[in-house]
Amino acid sequence: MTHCILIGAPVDEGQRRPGCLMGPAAYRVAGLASTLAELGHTVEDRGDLFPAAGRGQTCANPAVHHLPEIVAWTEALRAAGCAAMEEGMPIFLGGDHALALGTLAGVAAHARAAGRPQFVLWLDAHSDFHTIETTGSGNLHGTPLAYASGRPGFEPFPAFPAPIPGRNICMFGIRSVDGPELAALRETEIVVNDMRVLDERGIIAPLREFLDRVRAENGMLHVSLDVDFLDPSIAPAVGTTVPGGATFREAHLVCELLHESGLMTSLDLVELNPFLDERGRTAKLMVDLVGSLMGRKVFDRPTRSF
Ligand code: 4U7
Ligand code: MN
Ligand code: MN
Ligand code: MN
Repeated sequence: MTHCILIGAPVDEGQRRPGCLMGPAAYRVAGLASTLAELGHTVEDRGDLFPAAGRGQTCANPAVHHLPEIVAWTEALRAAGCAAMEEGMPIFLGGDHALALGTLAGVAAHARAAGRPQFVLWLDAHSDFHTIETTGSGNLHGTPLAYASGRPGFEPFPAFPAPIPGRNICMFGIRSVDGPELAALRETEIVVNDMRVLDERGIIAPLREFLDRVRAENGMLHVSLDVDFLDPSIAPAVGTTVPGGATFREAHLVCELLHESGLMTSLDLVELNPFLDERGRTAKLMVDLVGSLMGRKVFDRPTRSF
């Protein structure tokens, strides 16, 4: 039984297509709290965060927009995330992926205080490894993993508490990487399980390799689930669709294996844009996946020590 702490983060400024700010409401309407409660967990919904006003920070890249607002979100989410880690498992309801600048900072600050290494599983079509200098779109939802890795180029942001080593970061489902991201990723030890790897090896072997290391090092594990990890045919409610994503069964398998590992300590649900949804199906699918992440299964299965 887990104490689940729901934290709404209606961030919409990390990209240009309005609608992600309705995400937290959509998850609530789709029954997230009752899904968790039915699985035997306790649920505490802390409502939606409301960040302080932006303070006018600027940067050299003219494409970047809403920088002060995203810095303010980062500060608010870092504080809320770090505090929630003391009391249970935070589930951050996005909001676009720029919210992970703050959630990663919050969980990493907590892990540092707890003396445990932080690990990250990034379920996404994109690598989100731009700095505010390299992003061509200027959309800050494409930057959180670069910030968490301690890459330079985030001067307007608070210093990342304890930069996460590349070998502690695993990407899954990747199929869209920009040139500057690729060049930077090559210099890291980040494990990039792109769709080619998943086609060839399946879900289980690469996921087990990563989870084995999390367990061996007694790590904290933050899972960041971007709706566009999923194939757009099953999850249309996202601004940045990329064909060839994870299927319904692949996504559930990832979630089921994560549950059986018992290793996940925090979770982001990001990039849902309910304005683009079809009668709530993407919101419902995301809630369904959280059900699998938190223990729903057809038959009883022992917790597997990977
Ligand atoms: B998401 C992109 F150019 N790389 O920087 C960019 F392809 O949180 C997309 O993963 C970023 O959805 C996508 O704008 C960010 C683009
Ligand atoms: Mn993303
Ligand atoms: Mn994405
Ligand atoms: Mn997106």
